Amino acid sequence: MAEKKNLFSGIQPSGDFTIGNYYGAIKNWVKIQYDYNCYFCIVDLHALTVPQDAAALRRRTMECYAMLIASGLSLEETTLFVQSHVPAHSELMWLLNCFTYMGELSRMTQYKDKSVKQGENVRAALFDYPVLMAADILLYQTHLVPVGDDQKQHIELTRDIATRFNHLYSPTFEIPEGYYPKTGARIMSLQEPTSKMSKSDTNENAFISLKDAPDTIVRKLKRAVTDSEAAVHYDEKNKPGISNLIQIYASACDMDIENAQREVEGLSYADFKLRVAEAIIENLKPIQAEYARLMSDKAVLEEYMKVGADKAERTAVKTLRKVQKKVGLVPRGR
Ligand code: AQP
Repeated sequence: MAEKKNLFSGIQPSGDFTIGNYYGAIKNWVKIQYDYNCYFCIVDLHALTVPQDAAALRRRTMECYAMLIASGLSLEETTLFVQSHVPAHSELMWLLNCFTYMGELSRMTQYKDKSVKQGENVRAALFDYPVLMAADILLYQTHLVPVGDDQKQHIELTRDIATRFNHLYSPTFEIPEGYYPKTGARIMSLQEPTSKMSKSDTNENAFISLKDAPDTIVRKLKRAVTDSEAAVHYDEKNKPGISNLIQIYASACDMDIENAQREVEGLSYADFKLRVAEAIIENLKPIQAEYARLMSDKAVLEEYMKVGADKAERTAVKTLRKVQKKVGLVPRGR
């Protein structure tokens, strides 16, 4: 049997996971965890590229870890770990910085977009973020990286850095490819349905968190922005709010858009919103129960994190040592 390919994906603890993260990424990770040699990483260092409250970041990192297990990721099948627990990420990042050009980084559209929000004092880390992402990926000899369209440019940069290094020295890094699953919906904000649903949105009504109680979910759905046509049908351009709700319903029921639409057309907006809320609540019920169980014993959770970090580190350090040797660093004596 052919060896399984390595797959790496990261998720930021920059807020509570939303149904956007779940239907767009996590749910698919749960499906593919048996098909690949998967590394799933809570990228806490990436979250620091924007201001964070220290206590909240610490709490959320723990919660996000528990939520990934509660969502169905297996600690046996995958390597599930926290980025800052494996120092090789920061160490390789520095070395890759020495093979990355300012011009390349300044072309990253995500930097251009996000730096506007930071005003005058743009953090160097925001500029350098794609190099840390390259280190995350390259440490695990990754073949596949599941990403949304917004990360395509960063994968290209990772490939360029890896190819450059391999040519300058000798083959060291696997050249990764973006993995774009056929399913994996893009879930939009409930308040501004032309923008992506985001866990760090300051408007709590814009997203549904995986931790939201049933009555909160119903309330947020009731407030979701729609239109005045009063007809439930999918039309992304002219009816972004309703189309987003159909997409959410389709994701929650594991259906395609056509079938989802067939089920709900003819309903009033109020009944349709309630139907969507019920489907989400049904999906989240077992996840929330398992999450509560995991969060009730922090010591066990910390032990899981340690096991995950040790497992990740074994692979990461092998790659790091190769790179250190090739660039001319003297190994530390034992
Ligand atoms: N709304 C979404 N629809 C579909 N997929 C989504 N993802 C995020 N939001 C949606 C996917 O979730 C994975 C992890 O994303 P991330 O946390 O690393 O960063 P992000 O894409 O920036 O997610 P957020 O929620 O918008 O975070 P903040 O608010 O901190 O920027 C990725 O695979 C992403 O595609």
